[in-house]
Amino acid sequence: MSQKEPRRTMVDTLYVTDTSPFGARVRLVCGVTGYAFEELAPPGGAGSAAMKEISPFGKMPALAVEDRVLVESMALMEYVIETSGDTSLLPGPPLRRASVRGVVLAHDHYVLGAVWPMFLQLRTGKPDPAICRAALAAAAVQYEVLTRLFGDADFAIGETLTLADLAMAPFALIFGLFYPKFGVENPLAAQPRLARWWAAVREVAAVNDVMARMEAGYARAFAK
Ligand SMILES: N[C@@H](CCC(=O)N[C@@H](CS)C(=O)NCC(=O)O)C(=O)O
Repeated sequence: MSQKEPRRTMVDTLYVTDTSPFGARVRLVCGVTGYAFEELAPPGGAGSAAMKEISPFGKMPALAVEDRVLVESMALMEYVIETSGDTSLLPGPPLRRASVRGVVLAHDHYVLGAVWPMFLQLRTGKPDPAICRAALAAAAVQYEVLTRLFGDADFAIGETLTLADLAMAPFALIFGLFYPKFGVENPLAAQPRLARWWAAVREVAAVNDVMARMEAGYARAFAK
């Protein structure tokens, strides 16, 4: 007698919205690899009690696969890359692989760590411009340090697009909106290595498709 397939209790679903930069990371990897999930906005919004029923911290992105929910954008990106079979985004050689992961983690700890006070202010609905300006200036300093980890080619690590580029891109897009908004010099234009990286990433068609959705999402949010 043939064994039955394990019963799927959920459709594979990516919980994401157009303004979520962490969610955009997963959309980017899907765009480049051709992998696709059904997408849903978190019920009641990210952080809601309903979303916490699906994913304990209530954050997006979250990915419901079979009978479990996967969390954390980095884990989701790696899951999509490995499941799609297109492993070009996560290089095999351990030295390059560790370089890619190291850049993502350093970006999240230091660049995002520096800018976090601005995000907290934005959540209040009445952001203090001085706090936002200081956070953006601090992030610019961290960006300059981060790019010292980049290689010589235009992308962050090596001559081809990797997970590191896709993880940083959604935040670069947001910062491109917020630096001018708060009147702080934009490191994505002012720092040559960072500007070269951002220009290379924006040449990738799949990146620009996802970025266009994010830009439209932010335009709608700003219009409110
Ligand atoms: N470390 C998480 C961060 C996820 C995160 O903070 N997501 C935001 C949206 S971009 C969120 O869900 N915020 C709602 C909340 O904090 O309640 C990841 O990499 O996935």
